[in-house]
Amino acid sequence: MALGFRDQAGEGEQLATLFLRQAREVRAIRFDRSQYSYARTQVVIWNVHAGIVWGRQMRDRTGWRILAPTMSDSHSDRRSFLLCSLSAGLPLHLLSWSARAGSAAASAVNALTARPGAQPRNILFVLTDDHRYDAMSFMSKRGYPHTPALDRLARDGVHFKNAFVTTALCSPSRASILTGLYAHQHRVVDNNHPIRPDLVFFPQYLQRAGYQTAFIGKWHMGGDVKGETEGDSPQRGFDHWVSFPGQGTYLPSKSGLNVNGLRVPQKGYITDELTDYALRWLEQRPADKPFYLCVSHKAVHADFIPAERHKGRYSHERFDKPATWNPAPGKESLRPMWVRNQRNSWHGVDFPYHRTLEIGDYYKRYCETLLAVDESITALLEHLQRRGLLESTLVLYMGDNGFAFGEHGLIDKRTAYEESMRVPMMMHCPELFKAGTTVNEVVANIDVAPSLLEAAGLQAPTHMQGRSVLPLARGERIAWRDSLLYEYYWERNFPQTPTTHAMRGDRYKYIRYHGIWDIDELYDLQADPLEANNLIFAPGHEGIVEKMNRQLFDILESTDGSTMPLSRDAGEVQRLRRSDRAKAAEFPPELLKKPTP
Ligand SMILES: [Ca+2]
Repeated sequence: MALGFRDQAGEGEQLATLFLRQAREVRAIRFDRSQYSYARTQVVIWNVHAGIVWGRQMRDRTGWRILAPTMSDSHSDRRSFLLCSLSAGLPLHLLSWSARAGSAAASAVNALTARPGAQPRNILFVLTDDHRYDAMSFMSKRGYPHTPALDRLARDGVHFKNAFVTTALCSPSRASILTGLYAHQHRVVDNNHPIRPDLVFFPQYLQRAGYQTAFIGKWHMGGDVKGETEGDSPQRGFDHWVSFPGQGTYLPSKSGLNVNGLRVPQKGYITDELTDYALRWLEQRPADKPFYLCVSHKAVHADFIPAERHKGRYSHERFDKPATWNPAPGKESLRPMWVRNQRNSWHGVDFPYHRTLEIGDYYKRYCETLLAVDESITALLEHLQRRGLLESTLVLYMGDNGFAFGEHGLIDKRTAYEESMRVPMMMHCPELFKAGTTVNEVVANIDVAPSLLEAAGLQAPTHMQGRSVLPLARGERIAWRDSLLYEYYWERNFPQTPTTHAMRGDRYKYIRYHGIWDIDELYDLQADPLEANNLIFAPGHEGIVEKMNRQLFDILESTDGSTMPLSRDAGEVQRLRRSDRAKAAEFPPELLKKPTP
């Protein structure tokens, strides 16, 4: 079917060939680009199982991006309107669509069943960026950082000791938090992939149930649109919105903030400023409705910039290199070749970010940057206390992924090693949970949505893959997963880390790599919590590998996860090595075969 239409910018008539498909997943429309050359903003129309979806698509130097998608609230009405408009050659008023996005999307969401007798809780969710599981005083073996507020959440609430993310990367993890789905389901598999317009974010269900909802901080999904401010537009599910493009900046920059669709200058240090916005909203919110507030800090993402008052706090502290900085003697060949090669790369200790960077100093600056987050939590808890809401409000703290500081010779995240996939997670609600509770079960980012929906007195929808952790936090003994699926999809921009699938169990972790000629990994986390002794070739472990491999594929196959995402090349590629550092890894002897005479 070929349809002609004009674009809103009035730059001329475009001819597009639309392939309207009855597809289970959203399919991007193919435009016949030979028909025009100037296009910058275009209309996008998809046909998904739930109805017509439209939005704007913008082209920048990194490719095509979909902005402010909107799902129809009435399939037949919108479809008729759309087709009539198209056939009449009428201009499509894109801006008005984007302004309507929130209400249209909200009304497309089904109301969830209320849990009998449940009290809808106020919910405060504090999410941080790249905060690893042990960078808190009650978990740190280094004696710093000092985090009284995070410690308090664990002491007076619940500490999820084995909390993980299903993908250790900003956007995929955040999409999993919002949807309760694995990355292969929501398809936000990297920091560039757009958000599918048919995805429902759990705050939409909260809105439907009468909550006031607010999002304040880093969104960072659907790609950074360089030179544009659109990457931070208000998203469905939120009544109040404060965000910034992409990663944001610790200090004021020209991109500023997006406050409910308006550009507002950033005035100060980002962690403090987001806290002020959050406190202001809490003070002004309507008191007759329950609230959901997500404070999503930019901190502690690289490059770390502490608040002025915290600079140098830990400069004289000691940083010992982690024990796995180098492979244990005799175990070199059991470290996959890609790990040994990554050591001398953008994400390795030999050439970190292609700079000369002292990893110990870097870690100290990370800890200093975290201090403002801790103060932010204190301010938020004090507000709740003053209002008499601290006992009844469910406060959740979590990191979106971990961060390596030299473990396995690596820095940053993406890998399935503990430092990368394990995150801090605490829950505080004295009316619900006993102080000082520790949960040992393996929980994850996909459990956040079902948990917070339960706290709101709602039954989580069945399509979500996570489960509510609230029964565990209450100390109930329930059947729980014995292994968690982990996945990471190779990014051309950072080609050091291969596509990775793993099963993280209570005792063993099995890691499988895809698309490279290398070895897999198996660790006994009880005997070897640092993952220093790869048991993949160790006699007696074949059955464990076979079982975890089977579990992995059972989950993938039952959740439509057997296909690999592939996206257009875009952005810079960080692929350099230093010529004077670690040489390319030797081929592992386990894979060598001697010639037969
Ligand atoms: Ca992150």
